[in-house]
Amino acid sequence: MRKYAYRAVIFDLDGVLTDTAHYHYLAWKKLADSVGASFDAAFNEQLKGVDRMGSLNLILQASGKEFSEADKLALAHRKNLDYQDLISALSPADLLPGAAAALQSIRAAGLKTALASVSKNAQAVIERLGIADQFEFVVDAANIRNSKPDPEIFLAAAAGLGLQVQDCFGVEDSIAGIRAIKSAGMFALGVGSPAVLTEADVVIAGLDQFSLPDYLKE
Ligand code: B16
Ligand code: MG
Repeated sequence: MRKYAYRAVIFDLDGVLTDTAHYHYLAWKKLADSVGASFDAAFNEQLKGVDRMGSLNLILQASGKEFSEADKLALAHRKNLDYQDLISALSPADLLPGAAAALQSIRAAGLKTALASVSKNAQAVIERLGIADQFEFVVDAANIRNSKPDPEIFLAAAAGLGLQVQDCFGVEDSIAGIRAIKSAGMFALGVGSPAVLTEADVVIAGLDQFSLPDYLKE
């Protein structure tokens, strides 16, 4: 029987398994407009994988105005309520093409899967998508001190699976996330555009292009 070098695949959520990245964009856009900060798709690209307060601080900096800590917490709360409204009707139909098949192919090959999302809404999202039982380990974002591009969340996922970093590879759609995977010392599979994800080892357009044998070392 073929012996796989990798024993697990660690997935990002937003933008990889489902398009919640778009809902984050809509909620941040509304907030940016309300504080007079210019915000577009290129700016949003910098926020992917960055946690809520980190993202807010980047937007507020762009507004050129000063905000108290209390104001910041209120703005972050408002953005989260808008985001939660947008994702309230998520269902298994919102899995991106190829996501369910990719998870199944990994498990059929005897590898484990973990989820490494810095979103504090991740558990609710995977439950609505109907894939909560597809992961051996889900990192609790509340326990992560440093958001992507810090490797902490990918190291926590490997540790949660009881594996070494060299046993795992990561799948990400964001620049910060690819950096986090590489800093953790793992193979990075990018989902999106090779022009954006320049630091990934391999880039595919979407999980419908996911082919596990291509990423397994002999
Ligand atoms: P929340 P990921 C990240 O999730 C998103 O990419 C990022 O845009 C968002 O700000 C962050 O989660 C925090 O999300 O406000 O729901 O806690 O890409 O790591 O799955
Ligand atoms: Mg993402």
